[in-house]
Amino acid sequence: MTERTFSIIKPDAVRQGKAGKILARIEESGFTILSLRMVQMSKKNAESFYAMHRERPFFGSLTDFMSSGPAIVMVLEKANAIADLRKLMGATDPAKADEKTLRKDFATSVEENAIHGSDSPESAATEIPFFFTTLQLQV
Ligand code: 3AN
Repeated sequence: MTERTFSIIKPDAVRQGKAGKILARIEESGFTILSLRMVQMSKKNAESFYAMHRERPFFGSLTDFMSSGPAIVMVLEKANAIADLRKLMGATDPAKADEKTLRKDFATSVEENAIHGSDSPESAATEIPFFFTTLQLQV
């Protein structure tokens, strides 16, 4: 069944000019880009988006990082999109990520790890409307 997931090419990857290569890898892996745009999150935007991590010790630095420059937000579609994007991304810590994953190839640290992908259907269902209106998802 076709499924939608939400993804962010994070500020580290955009800053380092890796967005195009990451997008190519996503498309080559069979995802359709349903909607995409560049955003500059405020600190408050990042705190809302990562609210589930509020109690974690890295919350302050994570939200500083996510609001440190432009990021690319997108909605991707394919069969099994949520699990397949997580597989393509690799482990949170790039040192532990498998070969040929996006984080192995493009992330620099556990925090500046190039890409976000929804971790469950419930996350996708809240993350997609955080950034995209119904109108922006009509294709
Ligand atoms: P994932 O993005 O792989 O689902 P989460 O949800 O555990 O990982 O963490 C959300 C984000 O928080 C990560 N993408 C990363 O940027 C940051 N993060 C996670 N763990 C750490 C950590 N130990 N130190 C600093 N930042 C972290």
